Amino acid sequence: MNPKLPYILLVGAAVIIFILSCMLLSRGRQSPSCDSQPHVVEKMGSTSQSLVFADLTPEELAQVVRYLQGNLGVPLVDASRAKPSDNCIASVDLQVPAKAEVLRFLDGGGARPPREALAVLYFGNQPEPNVTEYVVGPLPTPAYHRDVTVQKYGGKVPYHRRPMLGSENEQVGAFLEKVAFAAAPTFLKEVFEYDGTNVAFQIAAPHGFRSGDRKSWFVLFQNVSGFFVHPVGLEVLVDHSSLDISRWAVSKVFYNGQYYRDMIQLESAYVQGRISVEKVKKAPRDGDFSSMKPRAPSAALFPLQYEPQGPRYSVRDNRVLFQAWSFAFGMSVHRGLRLFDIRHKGERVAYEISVQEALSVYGSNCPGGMSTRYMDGSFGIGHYTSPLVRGVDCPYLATYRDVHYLAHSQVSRVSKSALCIFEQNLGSPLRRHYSNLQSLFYGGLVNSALVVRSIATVGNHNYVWDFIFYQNGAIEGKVQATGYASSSFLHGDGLRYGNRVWEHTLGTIRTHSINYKVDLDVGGVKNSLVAHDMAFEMVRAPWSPEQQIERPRLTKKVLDTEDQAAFRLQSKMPRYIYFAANSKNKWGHQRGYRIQITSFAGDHVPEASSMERAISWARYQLAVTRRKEEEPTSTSIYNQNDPWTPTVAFADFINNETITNEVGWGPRGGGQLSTVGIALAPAPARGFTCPMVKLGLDGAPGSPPAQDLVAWISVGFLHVPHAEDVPNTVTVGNGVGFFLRPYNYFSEDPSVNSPDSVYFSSDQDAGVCGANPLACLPPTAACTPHLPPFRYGGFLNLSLALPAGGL
Ligand SMILES: [Cu+2]
Repeated sequence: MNPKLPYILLVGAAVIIFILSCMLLSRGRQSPSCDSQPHVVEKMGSTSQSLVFADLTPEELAQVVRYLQGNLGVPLVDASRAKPSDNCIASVDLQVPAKAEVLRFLDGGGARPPREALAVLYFGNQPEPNVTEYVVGPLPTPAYHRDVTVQKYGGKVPYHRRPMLGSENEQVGAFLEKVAFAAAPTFLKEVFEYDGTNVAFQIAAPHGFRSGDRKSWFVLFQNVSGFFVHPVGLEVLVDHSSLDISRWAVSKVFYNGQYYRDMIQLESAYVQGRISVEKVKKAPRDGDFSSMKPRAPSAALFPLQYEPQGPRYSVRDNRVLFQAWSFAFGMSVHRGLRLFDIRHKGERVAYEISVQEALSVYGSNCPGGMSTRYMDGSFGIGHYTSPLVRGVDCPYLATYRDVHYLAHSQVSRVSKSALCIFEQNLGSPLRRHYSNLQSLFYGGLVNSALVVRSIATVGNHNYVWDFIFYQNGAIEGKVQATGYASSSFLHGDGLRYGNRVWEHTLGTIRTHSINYKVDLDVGGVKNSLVAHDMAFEMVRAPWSPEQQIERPRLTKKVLDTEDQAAFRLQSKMPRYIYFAANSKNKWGHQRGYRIQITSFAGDHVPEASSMERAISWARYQLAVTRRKEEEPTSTSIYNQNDPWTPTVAFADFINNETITNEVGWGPRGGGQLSTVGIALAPAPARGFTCPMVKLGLDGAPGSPPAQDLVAWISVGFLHVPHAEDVPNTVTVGNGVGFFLRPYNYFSEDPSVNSPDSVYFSSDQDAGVCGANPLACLPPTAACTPHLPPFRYGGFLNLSLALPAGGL
């Protein structure tokens, strides 16, 4: 034996072990972690400018409360435990400075407007109880307050119009349990096995039939998870109009199709066996069919999105930058999500885009259901904005922001991670072409868009509010509805008002209407409103005059009064309607942004209704008005509780004012330029002329004189709950909204400058990274996303309150 053999074998073995362990190690090696730093450099404007729109901070809210406590000269009780006969601070929110002032600051180098708050005070402890609104400033150290009530509403706001506080809800709940129910112990015990804890209530609104009423139907449900679909058949009308709680009274009772004077009458009728009882099977605590607990074992994970090279947007304070876009965001305690100073390439496109109101009108053969017309702004769309769950409500890796608000309490609360911002690859092309004619190539652009989202949970219903920014210069506003469908107890002719969705549950018919304010400023503050559409003109074929051609042509119209620019729900609206700038694009067209609405809305309520004016914004799918500082919102938080004397009636905004200047100018609205369906145009042989030629490209010499305009957009849909609304309503198909799309605003699609385009031709090797960015994905996107640990702060510092009214 070769004496060296053992050494050779040893060395060989060592080499093999080394190689094997290298292979093992490299196999187990993690790919590098993806970048989590935003790859955006601040380019346009500065963050501090956006702060004029920023929500009040907890410190500022506390300062305002302290100031009011010390300077109003009256005792203030904490709203969270105030009685109707007390004075309290109902809410404090940012007082958005006047637009002119903000623009002087943003664009004209003017002074920063003073930072101010708007405080809503309930004065129940005064000879003439009322609601007063104060502007308090300057923050952070308030030194003055100004009563703006009369200036805003043309008079005092009577106390009965005040939105219900959480404390009033609790007081009425306590009245029901302690006073009302005490009068019908046998009925409650034997029919519902009532034990003081096993019923939940939902309150209907508005609270009566005429100004001053505060009589609310309370619908009773089994107190289980998802109680909204567990009605038990009992509804109680409580008169809580008196400021003295001891004088509250039951004014009517409804059980299983019959009305009773009060609980005493119900009890005696029951004891005497004169009631037809419909016993509802006791549901388990988790609600059984209404439970949202998982019913299937978890399986393979759903797809996730990640950002291989870090976020391509940045969020600093309340300012967002994404590609050519920048904007500021905020949350109104009453109205919800709002955006300001929306710019593309540094140029302002819109000054404000905001949610105004969410209305829901119900039908039922039960009293609570049939009298429900919820106006969520009154409850507080921002107030009820809910903490978002990473991975379901928004993508796991989205950027989350807390929302601080002060409402129904003298201390501010936080809704953790209640706003999310993320870029989303929609997994479809924004543009593309596959060419197999003449030349062989593929060109495409990834449709990746930035989304800002909040979700409000007002009672049973949840609204998902999105604003989406696309690479082609379009902005989308979208709302999707989900949550539990509230319901009525099925009895009698209930099926006239909806579908039966469970044993005793009638999913009641309801409409959803949403209103948005869109203050577009296209190429400057002043714009005109222009409509383009298509009409057929009959012409003889120029080359064959005996033949007729039905030729589509472009019709153009400048809308120059508010009346012309108010489009009723069912009316025919021009298919292209846009805000036009004074400037032109490279091709001589007025630069514009078009409003395109996606809606399935029907009648809101008949116009003869005594409360129609309170929701008259819903008459119009689109109404464009002159922008006025005195018309900041399309409705008022006081409309819900006194819709019969609306504090703000949108219909009054439309008073036929001109929305262009009076100065004489070209063909105007009314003078429709089209040749819709008229006699044949002259054949060329007889001197054919195209009417367009005389008008120039935009139908007018020069640009029309303009005004600062606001578009009020209403969208909606009908919801007839059906079996599949159990356990609760899906977002799919329950979405409506609008697009703001560039219309000759640019001289070509601005997404040509997107870094996301993909192009390769037949003579290139598409598999090579240099020729095709997609071929670079294996190396550039091989990183592992860094997923932060899951946390949820949504249940912190919460006490289980009685449910507010919802949808
Ligand atoms: Cu609904």
